[in-house]
Amino acid sequence: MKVFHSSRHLLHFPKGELHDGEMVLPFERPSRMEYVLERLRLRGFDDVGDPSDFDPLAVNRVHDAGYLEFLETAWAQWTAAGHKGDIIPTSFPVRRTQQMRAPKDVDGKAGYYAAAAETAITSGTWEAVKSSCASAQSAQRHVAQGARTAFALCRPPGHHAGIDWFGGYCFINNAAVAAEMFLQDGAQKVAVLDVDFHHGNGTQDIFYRRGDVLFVSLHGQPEDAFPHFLGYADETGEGAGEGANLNLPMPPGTAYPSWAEALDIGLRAIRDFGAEALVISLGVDAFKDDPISFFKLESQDFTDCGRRIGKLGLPTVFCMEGGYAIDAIGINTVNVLEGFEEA
Ligand code: 7XA
Ligand code: ZN
Repeated sequence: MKVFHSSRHLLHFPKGELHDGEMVLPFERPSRMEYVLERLRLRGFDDVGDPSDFDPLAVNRVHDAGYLEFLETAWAQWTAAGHKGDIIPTSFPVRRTQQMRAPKDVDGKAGYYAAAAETAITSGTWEAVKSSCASAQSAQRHVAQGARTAFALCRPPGHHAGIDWFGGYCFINNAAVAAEMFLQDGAQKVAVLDVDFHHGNGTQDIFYRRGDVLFVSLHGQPEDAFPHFLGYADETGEGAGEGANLNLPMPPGTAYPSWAEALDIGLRAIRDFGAEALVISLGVDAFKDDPISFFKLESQDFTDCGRRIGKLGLPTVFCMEGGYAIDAIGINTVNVLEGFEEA
């Protein structure tokens, strides 16, 4: 399996994360990638390469132009305004109405485009974000050219990035971009399956009114878990997208037997939908020891998960999302890929 990864992710390393009322070292930190790379090497996944250049075309199709311009220019505006620290949004357009608009001031703009305050922007964030997305794009191209699968080892992750908002450590929605590229290449129907512990609220936002992309998400129920405001089972899509959004929320303590039942429901929906290509939002924070999640999956469960996904027999792009039990992130991620290859 070909793996795409850029060391330019190192350019994004916020000094802190606002967590439980304190500034802590971000859970989403650069060393996560080292653990995954080390495990890939150990298990013989040695075809790891840099992605091709970032291509804005499909990105412009899934994100708002003003939002992308904000991401690109925020750091220059922030430092020009004399601010010293990382960009951390502090004021929000509560329940955005149509009258609300993005202001000129960068502090206000950061809040306007933010879904949450744990995600800081730093001097190198935009470069890292582009390189992360470029990995997803190269993985998609590799699969579109005939490979069965490819793994985009993305950092920062993407599934909480909506049409015009960032948060949950995400800025550009890498999985949505890959799905959009399959459509541009001629697929009529594509599915995105999100197995990260957290609901992929950004991916849902992007495709909610579209019938060409089925979004399926397995996640901690929003009553108890970030991102809190979306992810309920009765969110099924709107307009042309009615029936193309499947949320499978689960309660605290969920272990593999119930999780795998939900996975099978999701996989059946993908088969019934008639997807021609599949994008996996591959977070491994459903793991029992994850510090910010509440499911109870064991490492070997990730292998079985990969096997079940592989049995669909679809051209498949994996995009890395979350996973913060750092010493297990490599094992759990590579277990999914190995299970997929076995199927
Ligand atoms: O999949 N998403 C993540 O892993 C990010 C979760 C961010 C949680 C922040 C809660 N304050
Ligand atoms: Zn997550």
